[in-house]
Amino acid sequence: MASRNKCLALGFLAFLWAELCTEGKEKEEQTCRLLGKFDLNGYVDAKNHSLVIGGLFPIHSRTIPANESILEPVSAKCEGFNFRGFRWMKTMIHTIKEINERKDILPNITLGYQIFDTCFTISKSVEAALVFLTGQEENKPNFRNSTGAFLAGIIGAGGSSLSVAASGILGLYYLPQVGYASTCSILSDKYQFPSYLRTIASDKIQSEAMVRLIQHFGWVWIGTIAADDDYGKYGVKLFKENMENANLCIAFSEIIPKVYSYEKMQRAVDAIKTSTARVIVLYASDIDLSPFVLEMVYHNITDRTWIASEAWTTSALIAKPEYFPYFGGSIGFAIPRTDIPGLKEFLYDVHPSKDPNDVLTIEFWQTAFNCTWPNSNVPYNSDHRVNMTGKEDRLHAMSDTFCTGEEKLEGLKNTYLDVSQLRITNNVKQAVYSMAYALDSLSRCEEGRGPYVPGNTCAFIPDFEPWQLMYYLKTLKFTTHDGRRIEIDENGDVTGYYDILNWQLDDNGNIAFVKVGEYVFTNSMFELVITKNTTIFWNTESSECPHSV
Ligand code: TCR
Repeated sequence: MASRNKCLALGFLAFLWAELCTEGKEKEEQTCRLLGKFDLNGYVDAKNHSLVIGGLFPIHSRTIPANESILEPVSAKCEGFNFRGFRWMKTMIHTIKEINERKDILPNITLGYQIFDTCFTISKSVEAALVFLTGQEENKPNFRNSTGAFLAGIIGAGGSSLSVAASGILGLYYLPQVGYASTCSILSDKYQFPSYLRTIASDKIQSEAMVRLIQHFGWVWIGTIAADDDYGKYGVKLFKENMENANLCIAFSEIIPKVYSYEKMQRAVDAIKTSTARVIVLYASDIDLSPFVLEMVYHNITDRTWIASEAWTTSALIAKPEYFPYFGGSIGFAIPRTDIPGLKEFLYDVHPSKDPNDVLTIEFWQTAFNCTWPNSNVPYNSDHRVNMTGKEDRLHAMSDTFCTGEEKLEGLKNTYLDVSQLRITNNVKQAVYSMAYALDSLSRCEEGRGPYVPGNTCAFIPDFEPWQLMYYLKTLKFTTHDGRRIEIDENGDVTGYYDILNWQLDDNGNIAFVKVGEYVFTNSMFELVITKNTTIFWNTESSECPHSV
């Protein structure tokens, strides 16, 4: 347990080179130059561990577009600190700590970790996947041993497009990857993604559930808006197919651009404004959704009922009282919430003075308390996005006030510390447990009775082959701390279950997510249950259920 908690911020530590070049010096230089420098932020605790688990989390929301005058390829910087992603990342560390303290799982092994910030982008996820596979400062591919410890597998990434990209590389080596939030249906395809598994259900189920909900309320004329990524586009594609099968109609289908484009955004706004469809399915991650939400406010678009995909149903970024006139009454899908013993205390144990190199914690502190940490050049609250007024919004000045270090986390109202809505966070925990249980089974193999043919041999910790661990992950079944069963099926998926929540205002003027039903798997089929006698808040002029016909 020696070096636990000694997290090094990799950002300052390393300008990482992609050392993929093998043939001759000239070629080497060329290839290296082409790949440019990697610049990833994250946390690593690998010393004194023979085995580490990798992690990919969206601790920032986007990369900053490169300055056009730069000709060399450079790794982008990130901005938009994402408190929710920071909590997910901390949960991975907390879970590893918990497993290391347990005597019944991997008793003789303490796991380490190597975690990178994906900045919610494909490019950073691919950079990280390459670092996982190639190692950092070695000049030959240093497969799975870059920290000096063996890499067992990877937890993540957050978004589907990122997982698809990372998995394309990791899958080549059958390196186990357990996702906690990527729900895109294509990730079930084991031909394309042989080593990807997840602790969250595929959107196939959610898209069916949405149609069942629409049938339940008797709507027939529905608009769709999707994020410009695999999550949004495949989610809506499946939804539309199910609508067609149910003889229901799509009024319009529009996309929210990832990078602000006036024309593209206006297309979506116009479609919503001019259509008679009063019910609109919105399939997007909360991270992508804010510009769209501002647009709805700007154009004063009310009197619509939004069907929320799971990624924004309970998001603190969107569920703000000031957006209630526009998004109140939304009906959304949420994965079950739970409590995680000890997590709250662990989350509170964060302070920038612990490690001057921990740039992520410094940025966390600055952003949370609106101050500048003295003697650090960690950027403060930068925002290079172009907003709907068409102007670039640059807010990256330093805050006038210095942080004292005495700021109190207790008084902070912040998603990071809010443990009342642990949903994806729990998936992170279960993803880490999946890896640990699979390693545990592998370590208990008895020679001569093992699974690998010929000879019924076993694999050994730490230097097994990635596919040998995949064997155990593929057939994994376990019970979680809150008594739920996790069973990974042949597609690497788990069964879906959704709470159906309705956005209402509580007595304090905050948004309450009121459970009005559920979508459950019982008697070998899914069933939509809308609870009788619950009041649904409808954001319509009449306060009645809208007609969308
Ligand atoms: N699947 C999305 C990402 C995502 C997410 C979230 C991001 C989901 N739920 C909650 C932030 C917060 C579900 C994807 O891209 O697959």
